[in-house]
Amino acid sequence: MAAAGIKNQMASRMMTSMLNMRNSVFMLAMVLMSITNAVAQTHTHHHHHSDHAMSLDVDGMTMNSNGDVLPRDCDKVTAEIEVEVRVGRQYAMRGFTFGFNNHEWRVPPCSRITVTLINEDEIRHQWMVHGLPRYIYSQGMFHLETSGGKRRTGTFIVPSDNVTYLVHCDISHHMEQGLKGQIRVGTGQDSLPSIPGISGALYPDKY
Ligand SMILES: [Cu+2]
Repeated sequence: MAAAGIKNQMASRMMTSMLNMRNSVFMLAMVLMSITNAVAQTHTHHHHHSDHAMSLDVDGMTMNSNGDVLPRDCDKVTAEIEVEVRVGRQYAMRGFTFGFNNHEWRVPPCSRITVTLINEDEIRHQWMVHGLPRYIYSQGMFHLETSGGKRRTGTFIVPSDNVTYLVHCDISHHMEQGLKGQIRVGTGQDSLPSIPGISGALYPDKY
């Protein structure tokens, strides 16, 4: 009995210290999140809640969704664009494993774009835009991520420049396997290389 009592005591001590560890990890995450929010707030100078830098649940993630902070070079939102992006193997072009239902989206300068990513595969995919202004979007990124069979919606506002932005899925090898696209703002710049169905490789393979 005495031995069992000691064992129980040890077990409960271990449990307590494990719970403490979990709490500290949780606290650390909370502290990091509030630092991130504080930084985001200082950089964007807006005063409504910017605690939506990232929303995360079992179905996926939305990062840097922004429906109301205007890029500095925009006086107003010029157009509301709604885009439905479907992703999955059935959209793969010849020679690729995966695909989006479109690989190019054309939008006006200073437009507000609401994207719904619908994942028709059974594995995780992303729709990630790069090169947006860092004073609004941390790392210049807008990012949707969905688990297999799920959907995710988010909003961002593009600046006034005629720019072609890269869109891709950053999961290992998915871009090379077909998940690369582009957003052309206004007249855009030249097409990015290797956009399935749109542009050739920058350095074509020599056979
Ligand atoms: Cu993917």
